[in-house]
Amino acid sequence: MLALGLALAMIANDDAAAFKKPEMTWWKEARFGLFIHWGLYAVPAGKWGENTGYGEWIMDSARIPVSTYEKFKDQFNPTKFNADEWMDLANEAGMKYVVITTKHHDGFALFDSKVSDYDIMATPYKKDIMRQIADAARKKGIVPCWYHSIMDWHHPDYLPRRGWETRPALGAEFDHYNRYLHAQVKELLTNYGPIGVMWFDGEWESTWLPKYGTALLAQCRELAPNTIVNNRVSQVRQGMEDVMGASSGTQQAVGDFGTPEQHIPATGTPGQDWETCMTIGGHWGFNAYETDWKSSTTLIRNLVDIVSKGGNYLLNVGPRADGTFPPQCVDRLKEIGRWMKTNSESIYATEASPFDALPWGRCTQKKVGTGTNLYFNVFDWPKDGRLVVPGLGNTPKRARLLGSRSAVGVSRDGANVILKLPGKPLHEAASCVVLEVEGTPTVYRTPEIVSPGNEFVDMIRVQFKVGEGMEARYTLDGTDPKPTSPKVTMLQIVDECELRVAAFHGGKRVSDIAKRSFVRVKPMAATGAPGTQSGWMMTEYKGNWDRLPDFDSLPRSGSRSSDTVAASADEFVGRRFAGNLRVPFDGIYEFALSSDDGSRLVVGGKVVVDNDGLHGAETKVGRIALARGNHPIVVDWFNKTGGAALSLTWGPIGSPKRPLGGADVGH
Ligand code: FHN
Repeated sequence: MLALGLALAMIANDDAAAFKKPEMTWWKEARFGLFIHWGLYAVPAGKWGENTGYGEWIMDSARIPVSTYEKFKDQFNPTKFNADEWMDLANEAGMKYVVITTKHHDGFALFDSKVSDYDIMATPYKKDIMRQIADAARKKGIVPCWYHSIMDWHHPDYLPRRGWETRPALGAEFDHYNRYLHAQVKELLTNYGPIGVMWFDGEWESTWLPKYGTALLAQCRELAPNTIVNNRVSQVRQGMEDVMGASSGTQQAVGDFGTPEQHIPATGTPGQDWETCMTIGGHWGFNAYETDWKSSTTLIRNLVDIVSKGGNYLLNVGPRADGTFPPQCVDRLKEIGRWMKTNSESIYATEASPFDALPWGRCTQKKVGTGTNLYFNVFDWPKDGRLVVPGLGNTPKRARLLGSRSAVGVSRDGANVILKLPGKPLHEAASCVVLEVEGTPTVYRTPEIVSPGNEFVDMIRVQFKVGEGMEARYTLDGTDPKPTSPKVTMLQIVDECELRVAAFHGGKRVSDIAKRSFVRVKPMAATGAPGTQSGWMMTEYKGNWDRLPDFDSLPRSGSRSSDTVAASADEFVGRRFAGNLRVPFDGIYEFALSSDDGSRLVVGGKVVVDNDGLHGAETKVGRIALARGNHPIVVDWFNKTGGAALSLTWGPIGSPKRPLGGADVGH
């Protein structure tokens, strides 16, 4: 575990080359942080009028005009706020860093900003919260980190305005707001000592262009090259569950870690850093009427689950306006702390599990000398005391139960290691068994059969994914693979068969057997004509439909050639694209038809994709075996009202698809 003093020193070290990814060891080893959402929204505490369901979004959700909402600053006087107490509780819970809202979407700054009067100095309290948090955190060995919202419902130059607002947008200059944002970020990164993470948020609105995100990241890199920046500095998230943000077309994912929110990904992504942020109750900001509190068991198991997938857990508290934490949060943080006191060795500075999902709990691992400690956090304690560790090839050295001197027996049963556990678990949430093994983990995974399908015309390529150091041995006659069966990682199947494959290690089968049958299919004969010119014949129709009509029975409103299938921007319109598909060789072809509203693809008279109905942009996929030659092909589409979209891509299964048009079709 990197000494936090060293971590803090490294964060302060400003000789790092600007714009390179900062050193993240301290953050990865920390694994567990405290999120704090605090601001003026704590004053109404979730209630506005008769509604008591609000949180930190109360200004927008309850449509409170800026001039009314601002008045909360006159009531914000957290006389019971004690940063040392907050950091002591974070320490007790086993949290290694704290991320606190310096400014949320409402635009109010908890710090003394020289570029804004809408800050803590405008309240009766008049003391800089960030200063107190930074000082107390460092004093207690916790890394201080800042949350800062890009979206700002208060600043006159922020756009877009809330839809319900009466403040005119005319005259607002987003670039002025952007300069203000940069000025506050500069204050946050230069006035409070070394900061661990800049945790941006509110990046999703259309005005936050990629250029702004890139520039904001560059400012952080320049001012604080060792401060980690999350991926919300720019617009890359694909929703709350997205881990890192796939490239959104206009830009690649940016920032140093992904931020799935209120969600734990099914698996981690090797080489990708991420942190799940989550509330203890149902709101980020304080709600005095909260009843939906997660249990301590749930929170502990979330922490174990996240870390077993290589992620960090950022757990949120919404303090009250008086500066105290809700007791329900205090109780849970203390209970988590009691669990961490015994089991934190299985959390801090560990790496993701080497196993696929374990039915009874989770695993983390840590290199120790030439060996590895495997930490098995057991959720479901075996009634017979027999814990089966599946497919572990390493020589087990010894096992122990964290927090207990009880003996843990270790034996081998084929590819599995059996741990004999004492009668009862130590904690109902999770009890941790440490198994020390030689070397790095050798896990016998059942091989994964990777193929573009189970059907083929002439041949289908099959790949086997198998654990490192393992051999994939297979049979094609439905018998179980033996040590003498052939071993490959890639196979071309040309006859119908039942494939069976297993992992072998040291001449022995060490995994279950994966099975898959492959069937030959007869391609549809080519019944079309080559046509006299490339492209589609597009015919247009007018009408008001909820589903595709029978265009053959309707009067046409015009026809022309078209290189690709494409929607019209009009409403109450239908289109038919007809031609002869030029199939280059016998094979199974996959088609992806995307449309708003409905659409359908027919090849050789057979419906291949049915994407009919009233819906937004939606893609459906279909396959068909086709012989080399020309095949009649028809795409029908309609748009009732609103948005319109239509596109068609295709390709042989197992190959990337491309737009179907031009030379692919003739009429
Ligand atoms: O809109 C905010 C929300 O209020 C809260 O701050 C969460 C925490 O990550 N972030 C945004 C929603 O993604």
